[in-house]
Amino acid sequence: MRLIPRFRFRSRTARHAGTVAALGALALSATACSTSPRSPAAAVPPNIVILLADDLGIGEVGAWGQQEITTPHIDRLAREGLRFMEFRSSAAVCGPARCSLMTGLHNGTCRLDDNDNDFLRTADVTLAERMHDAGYVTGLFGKWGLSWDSEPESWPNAQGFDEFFGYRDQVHAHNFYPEWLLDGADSVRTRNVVPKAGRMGAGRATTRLDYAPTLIRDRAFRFVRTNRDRPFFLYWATNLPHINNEGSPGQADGGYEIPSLGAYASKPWPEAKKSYAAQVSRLDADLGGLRSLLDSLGIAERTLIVFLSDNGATFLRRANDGGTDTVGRWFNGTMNYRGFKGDLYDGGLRVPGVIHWPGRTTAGSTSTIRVDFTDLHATLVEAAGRTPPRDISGRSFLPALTGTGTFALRPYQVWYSPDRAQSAVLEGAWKGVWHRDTMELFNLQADPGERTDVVAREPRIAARLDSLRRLEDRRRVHPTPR
Ligand SMILES: [Ca+2]
Repeated sequence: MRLIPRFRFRSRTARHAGTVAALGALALSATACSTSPRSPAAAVPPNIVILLADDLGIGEVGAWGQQEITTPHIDRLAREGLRFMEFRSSAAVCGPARCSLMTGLHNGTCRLDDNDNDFLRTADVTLAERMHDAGYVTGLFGKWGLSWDSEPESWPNAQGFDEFFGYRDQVHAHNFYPEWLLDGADSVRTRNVVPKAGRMGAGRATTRLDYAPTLIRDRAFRFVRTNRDRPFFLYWATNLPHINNEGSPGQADGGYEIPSLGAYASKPWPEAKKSYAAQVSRLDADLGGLRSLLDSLGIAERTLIVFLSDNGATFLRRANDGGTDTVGRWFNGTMNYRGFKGDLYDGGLRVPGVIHWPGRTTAGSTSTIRVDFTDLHATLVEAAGRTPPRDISGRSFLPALTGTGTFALRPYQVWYSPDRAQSAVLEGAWKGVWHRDTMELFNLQADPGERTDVVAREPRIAARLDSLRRLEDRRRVHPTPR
């Protein structure tokens, strides 16, 4: 491994070491002194894991009806936990969705409302920092996407993560066989060779020895093993099953790089489709590996796992798919909701979401509450034993996990997709979608597929949603040019 020294940040571990050690000791004694079998493991702050898939469509998971791609581990997590039917991302593309997850701020008020159009500042408070304050050790493994290389304050270790291994930049994360990855602030050389590598190491490797999802998984597992005796926050932001945009032209796999096609090798499908399915199943196997590890360490019972995707199934078309169809349609990744990644119709926003918290969530339960990444942020802060901040967009739905207690979600949700000049507001049954200033209105109760625009029929409702959009427009970090 060749280390390229870069700017190195002071670790935050030292500053918080006292808190972490003290909590760890408390947790241990609470467990040791407990004699009641009903004593909930949750009295101890749970370990918190977010496994965030990249561009995985809700319809591509067995738990939501997928039959051709096998996802036994996600399906099992759903069977043993709480499956969400109306979990929406906070944005229709990667960067801003992750920004909302980290800050709890919605798509208009977070720093990024589009990929790479801004970066996190020191003043921004991330979920990792909130977890740190609650006594957790924090690790990010995989794709960050919230920084600029020129701005060290935006790098993961400056935003609350004790440990970081993976990709800071999302273009870099397109490459599954990169020549280098980041370990904290340091570049670590792999054995891969990427001739004519583009910006941030993007491209296609000719020597393909180190599959980044494997390196990232192994580091995530090491983090879990190392921190088995104290509360940890693991943010595992895998780049599966994203496409290698820069490394896909003319390639049989269509850019869905995977070491083995596994059970799909014998399918009568084009290579790209097999590769995509194999990427999804590999992601699923990684979840299975994590659960086995938690079991073997004896900490599964005190670990809350969230499984999510960052946005809807992709709009990309691959010429080598045997036709010219959209990738997100290969396996009906949007479950027939309208649109794809990038769109503010539900095809771009609805994501597969599961929360599994032993002793809290009910096995096999399903929820239709309408939540997004900002609400998850608030919920996880509360699960960690802290009061959810009021100065964020999201509201905790922790009581929904157990089915007891009351909670209040936001009265409406708002999204922006600057790249498509779209915005959207969802309130009750009604969803407004704007293309610049042209509004469409849908009744999601009657028309979940957003096929029938009723804006002319419902002027009063249209005016109300438009006033909400204008209100939110005025609060935007990056105002819409008019
Ligand atoms: Ca994505």
